[in-house]
Amino acid sequence: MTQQQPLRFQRRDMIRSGLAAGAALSLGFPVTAAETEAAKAVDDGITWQKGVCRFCGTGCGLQVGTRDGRVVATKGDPDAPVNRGLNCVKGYFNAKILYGKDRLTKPLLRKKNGKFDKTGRFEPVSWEEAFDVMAGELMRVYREKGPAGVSIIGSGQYTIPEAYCASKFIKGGLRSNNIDPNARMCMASAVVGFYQTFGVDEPANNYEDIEKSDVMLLWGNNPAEAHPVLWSRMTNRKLTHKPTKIVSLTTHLHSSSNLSDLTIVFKPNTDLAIANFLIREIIRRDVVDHDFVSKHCVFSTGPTDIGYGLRNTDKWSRPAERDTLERQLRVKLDRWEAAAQGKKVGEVVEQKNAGGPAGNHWAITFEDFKRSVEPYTIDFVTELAKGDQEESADTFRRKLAELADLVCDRTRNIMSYWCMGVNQHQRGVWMNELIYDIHLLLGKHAQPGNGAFSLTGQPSACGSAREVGAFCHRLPADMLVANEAHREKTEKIWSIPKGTLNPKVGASVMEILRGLEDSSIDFLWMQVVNVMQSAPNNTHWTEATRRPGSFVVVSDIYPTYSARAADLILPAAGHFEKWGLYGNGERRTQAWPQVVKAPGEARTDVWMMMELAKRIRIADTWGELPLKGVPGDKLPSVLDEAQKMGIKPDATLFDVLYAPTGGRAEAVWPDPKYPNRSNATGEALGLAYFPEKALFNEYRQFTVGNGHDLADFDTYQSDACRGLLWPVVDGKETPYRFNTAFDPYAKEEKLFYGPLMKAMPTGNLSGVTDKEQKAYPGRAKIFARPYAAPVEQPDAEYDLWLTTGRILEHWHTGSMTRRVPELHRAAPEALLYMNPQDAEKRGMKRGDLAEVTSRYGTCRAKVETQVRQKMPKGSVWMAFFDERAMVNSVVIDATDPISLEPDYKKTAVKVRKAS
Ligand SMILES: Nc1nc2c(c(=O)[nH]1)N[C@H]1C(S)=C(S)[C@@H](COP(=O)(O)OP(=O)(O)OC[C@H]3O[C@@H](n4cnc5c(=O)[nH]c(N)nc54)[C@H](O)[C@@H]3O)O[C@H]1N2
Ligand SMILES: Nc1nc2c(c(=O)[nH]1)N[C@H]1C(S)=C(S)[C@@H](COP(=O)(O)OP(=O)(O)OC[C@H]3O[C@@H](n4cnc5c(=O)[nH]c(N)nc54)[C@H](O)[C@@H]3O)O[C@H]1N2
Ligand code: SF4
Ligand SMILES: [Mo]
Repeated sequence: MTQQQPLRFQRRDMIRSGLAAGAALSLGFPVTAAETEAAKAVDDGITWQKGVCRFCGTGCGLQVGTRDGRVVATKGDPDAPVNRGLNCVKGYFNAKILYGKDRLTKPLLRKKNGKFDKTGRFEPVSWEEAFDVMAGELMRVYREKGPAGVSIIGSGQYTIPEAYCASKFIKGGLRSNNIDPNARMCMASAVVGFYQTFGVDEPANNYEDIEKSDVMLLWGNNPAEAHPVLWSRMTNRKLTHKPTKIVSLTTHLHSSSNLSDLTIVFKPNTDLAIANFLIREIIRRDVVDHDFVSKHCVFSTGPTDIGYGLRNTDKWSRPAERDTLERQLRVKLDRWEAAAQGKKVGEVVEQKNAGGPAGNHWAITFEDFKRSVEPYTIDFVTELAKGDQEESADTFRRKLAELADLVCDRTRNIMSYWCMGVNQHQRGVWMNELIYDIHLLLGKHAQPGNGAFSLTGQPSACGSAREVGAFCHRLPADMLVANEAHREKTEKIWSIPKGTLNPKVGASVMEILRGLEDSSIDFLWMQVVNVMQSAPNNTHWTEATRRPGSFVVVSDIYPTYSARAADLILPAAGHFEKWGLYGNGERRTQAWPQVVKAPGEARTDVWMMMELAKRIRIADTWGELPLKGVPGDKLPSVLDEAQKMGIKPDATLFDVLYAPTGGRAEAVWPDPKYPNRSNATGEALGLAYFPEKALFNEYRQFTVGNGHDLADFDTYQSDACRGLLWPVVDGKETPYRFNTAFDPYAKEEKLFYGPLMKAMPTGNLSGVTDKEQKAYPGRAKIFARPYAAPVEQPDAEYDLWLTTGRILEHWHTGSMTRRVPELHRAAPEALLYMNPQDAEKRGMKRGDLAEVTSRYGTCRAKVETQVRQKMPKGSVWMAFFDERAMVNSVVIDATDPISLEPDYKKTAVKVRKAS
């Protein structure tokens, strides 16, 4: 398939089927008003240019209209294969998010008596002063605590050059691996699922499977609100292809389940049992593709006593938090867990494999695997998983049987889709793996219309956070900091001395926030993230920002909650105000040019990093450094080696990481390819240089020849290109990985060629029996993973489940969408969705103000008992876009212990009428 290949399904089909207004229409939102607004702008004087939507991982192509130096409108790009001209309600407002009245236009520093002071008030300062103070504080912390004391929380909303620039700065320049993106709170469980199962990250399939499938299983996601254009394609498939069945597995009824053919409401976490039931049925009905499995798979399992990712000390916890903390270390098995794990009811299991060993795994036999699913009979799962008290056991059982019939029907093409319900899960990695199990056992993966597809949330969680490797354990193109050969390859491409890179895995998002609290980390730079609002149990971390000795920086386009918690705020250029590339959820890399200038003194994130790098010398960071947990408790000096390479002793981090030297020198400005355009980063640096192009083309070297191949910067930027699915080999994209008909890397004898974690010991369901590492090249793993209960469940005091998520109109913390009047009016505040009977029992009705309290904190919101989220008895739901409501002050900070991703979906709370 090439980029020019005509699409089987065209926009006009969508229009003909009456679905052009997208999912928004089915939600009752007046999308036509938004469309009219976009359409009105089609008048003289507007220049249109291709762009990419700033919001979700769907990755819709846009046409961006500018006039008189402003973005005045955006519309769906009819030539974009992802959206074929459609957008959702947020998409139509890509222009307006740049023009909120309170755009940041000057650096702001906390000052008292003319000097930086942590207890001072924000005052506008020059960029010079901002960087001088920032570099001074960074180096103060660095001298006191070494590389382990400094950190960056980054983003799946970074452009690709930004993520690469940030990763290079902290890993190569500061020799610290403490960089972790918000994608940790989002995709980390999916990533570990990919690594452990396939040995390489990211989906094998692509969005066109929607139009080729007969069954679509939604494993606890709500695409009608979270991936609206994909949802339009799904519902269109349903309306135009009669046999199609959409199944919504969910913990409550929502906008997607409303239009599904089969909706199964289950209790939180019991999706583990439902998946095991389906696997049991696949084996029982013998619809296993034995040939595929024996040639390409291997069975495997891991420890079950892995804990719940809370802190392992109560030193920092408040009294109310302590009972849950205690429970995570010693788990008393209930009837279900005991049956699922072959243990006794009431047995207390010490969580010995919490932490590092949680991800260990070993090979088992098919017989053992089969035994692992035996407990999950339809009766067992009905009794455990039925999530709506009002529904009869018979009805639930019938639904499970119907689901099993669909999954086991060998004549149907079947796709699985999932997102945060599965990833933000105390056993999120296990859940990802169980879904792969189903598709691998059926031999229905990585083929047109058949596959398990992990949906990505953010516009470039794949392209920037994951592919670039802006995580604390990763390097570009799926390489790992703990692997010596990977570090060496990175040092070579970066032209920095061998031994510069730190071999120790850094701190993940939750570890950085906890480190800020216990002062093991004293410097934090939040980039393209509003983590003080988006992280769970956030009052801890927000208080920590004010701890003396810490220095906290935020770069953003608006004064967010995180910005106001910081010491220094840096005004950033927004997305059409700079050159960029994003990688969407189907491996599609898409690019856009800078079309307007940023307001005031706002500058690109890349420029900020480069300017700061000018103020730090290699002599400060490349000498011998103290670091616990590496050989000799220190990182070696690489200054001699640097000198041998011709690097001057007084070189700055800018000189060695970013300056237009070596291969980067080819990226000159003005660039003959882009006449009449601006380049904000190069201009602000005062150099005839095109930094984004230099960074991207340098990064590209990591990807070529190892299955991650990207094309060069100019190919993606060319007017005709609507993105390419990597690997891009000989100019051709790859629609299906691990499929010999499409993927040049896939060979019949080595289909699942991902190289990571391909050797393991041997054992059985109880543990390892033979420690010798055996290699399984080319095989995908099928994991036995049992049901496990969440660490906290409703009890007498905290008697309800709180689950959280998003709504169509708002993006995450609302920093951008709440500044668009149309979106703000449509959803001005976060509501507490409740079952009407639960509300009534507490003396409340729709519209009353409620107070929600957990062991972690309290928040307030108005009660809603109708529309959108329809809650079963015993569960309440809230979105996190509203900083006044601030639901994350209530949410537990338990994580999946393997992926370290928070579980935002399961907190025990009590609700009462607010007085
Ligand atoms: N409008 C809008 N769209 C967005 C975003 C946004 O902020 N606004 N953000 C983007 C991002 S970054 C992301 S990550 C995606 C998220 O997209 P989704 O995951 O689709 O959305 P959420 O609202 O986070 O999750 C809701 C789902 O969690 C499920 N759930 C709750 N508990 C469980 C459980 O125990 N097991 C399972 N299997 N499911 C459970 C519920 O059934 C429900 O379907 O949306 C993306 N799209
Ligand atoms: N309760 C609860 N909490 C959750 C979740 C949940 O389901 N429930 N989901 C989690 C998930 S999946 C995710 S992905 C996270 C998202 O959490 P965050 O990433 O923290 O939230 P955003 O609001 O997307 O923050 C991005 C910030 O970047 C700023 N920005 C926009 N453009 C630019 C730019 O060009 N440069 C710079 N420097 N800044 C810019 C925006 O104004 C915004 O403040 O939230 C997590 N938090
Ligand atoms: S579906 Fe996602 S990418 Fe497409 S327009 Fe809506 S928010 Fe943007
Ligand atoms: Mo996300």
